[in-house]
Amino acid sequence: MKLVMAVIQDKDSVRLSQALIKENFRATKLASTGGFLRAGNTTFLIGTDDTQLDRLLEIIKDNCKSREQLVAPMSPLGGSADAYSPYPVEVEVGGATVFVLPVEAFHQF
Ligand code: 2BA
Repeated sequence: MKLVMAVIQDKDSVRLSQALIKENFRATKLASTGGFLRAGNTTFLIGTDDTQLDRLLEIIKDNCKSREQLVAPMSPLGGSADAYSPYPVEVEVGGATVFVLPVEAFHQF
């Protein structure tokens, strides 16, 4: 069994949820925040059999798009002064950042 952690953009989360339900994958959605942009994103935790892993990755890939995002300057009061940029920055935010972890045990009580 594997645990797939996928960080995706909020805009894709409804579509991905629906695709996962349709194909019978079970998932947990967490509201998360990107460390760089400090903008909201969504993290999916999905437990799956090894045999379904490739299909799951395909679904994530098909339902999450990368987009250009213009980042407004961050106030140094809101965080570390080291991270402060006075100019807007354009970054390409990926469709999905995916981690695949082995699961030692799985229980439902
Ligand atoms: P953020 O950390 O807000 O990063 C958003 C986008 O900003 C990144 O897109 C990347 O294009 C850019 N970026 C991030 N750190 C940067 C840096 N130090 N210098 C220049 N540009 C930088 P993605 O790479 O597609 O990442 C999208 C989101 O996925 C990230 O949001 C973060 O929440 C998560 N993520 C990405 N890599 C991760 C990792 N190794 N571990 C944990 N979470 C990760």
